[in-house]
Amino acid sequence: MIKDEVLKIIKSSPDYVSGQKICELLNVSRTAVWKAINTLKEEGYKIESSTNKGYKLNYGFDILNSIEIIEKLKEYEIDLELIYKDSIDSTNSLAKRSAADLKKDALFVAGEQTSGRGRRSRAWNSPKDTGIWMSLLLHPTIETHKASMLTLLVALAIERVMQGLGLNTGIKWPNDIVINKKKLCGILTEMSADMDGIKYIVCGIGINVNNKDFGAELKNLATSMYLETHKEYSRKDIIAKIIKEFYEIYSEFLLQGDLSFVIEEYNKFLLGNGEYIKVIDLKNSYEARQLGINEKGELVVEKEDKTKLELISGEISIRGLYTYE
Ligand code: BT5
Repeated sequence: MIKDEVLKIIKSSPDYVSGQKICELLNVSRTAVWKAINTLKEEGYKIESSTNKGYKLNYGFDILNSIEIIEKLKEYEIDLELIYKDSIDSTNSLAKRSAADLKKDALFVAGEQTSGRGRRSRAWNSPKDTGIWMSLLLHPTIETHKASMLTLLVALAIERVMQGLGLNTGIKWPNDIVINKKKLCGILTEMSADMDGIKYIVCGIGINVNNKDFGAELKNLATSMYLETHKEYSRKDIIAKIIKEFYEIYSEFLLQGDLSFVIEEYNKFLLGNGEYIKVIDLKNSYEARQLGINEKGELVVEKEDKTKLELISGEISIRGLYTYE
């Protein structure tokens, strides 16, 4: 696309580049350059135009598109196919639709999701140009029952990045990252498998980054990095940091086959450890003391009669967190 080529030229030039020079470099008309500049401006790039000198880029801080993300991934030495969409129903759904054509891992990122999904068909609020809405398509050769462990690996990768940025977040097992009793991030892991085993796994990650507010429904439940720190963050930078951390943990996991090597670190970040939590399963709900995860990623809890249970997946509620009193 001419627009991408024009962007490359003005990005690599510290000073003004004349329209004439861009025309010559790309062998296109002045009108084509002018149109490309206007589209880039619409996308959020701050481009100064001067009749005599030409065009100069004032760097946009948090612009997300394929060029910007690919550049960042390269900087972090991540070799991953990237599919970026300004707007899509859900990056998890897109990853699943694309899986048949992609034999290698891939990263799907969207500017907004129009039907973002949580677990059990719940909706995930994903407004335009605010948060990170992305999905990783993975092809691990692991047994089917281990797929749910990936949610925990992703949570740990995100937790490491948040701690690195100075945010005092914690993990609410199995799929939430929480700060100051509000949800900052949710993870949705989905799998396709047949008799031969796993065909692919999609790990969807939703992080509220620069969101300035939430609607009435989420106001008391959700927060963003911006709302917690009053700072704006570069989403592409966080994306690359998370993917880097994730692949470090994930490759070790593929070698070891379970979570033994991260139990200690994970449990350190786990909210509600040692406390009485409410466990909600299909049939009923009961109170139990949370003891932390085991090597299979299950949550070990101890009931009042001292019997221990290992929860595979599901819902827990921690006293004082969200709504549980
Ligand atoms: C989750 O589900 O937390 C998984 C969310 C995964 C979202 C990502 S975004 C990229 C990828 N593509 C998708 O379509 N999904 C993934 P769950 O634990 O069921 O939590 C859902 C609940 O979180 C909702 O019922 C709301 O109460 C709340 N919620 C919705 N949007 C939120 C937001 N932006 N921030 C915080 N909480 C939210």
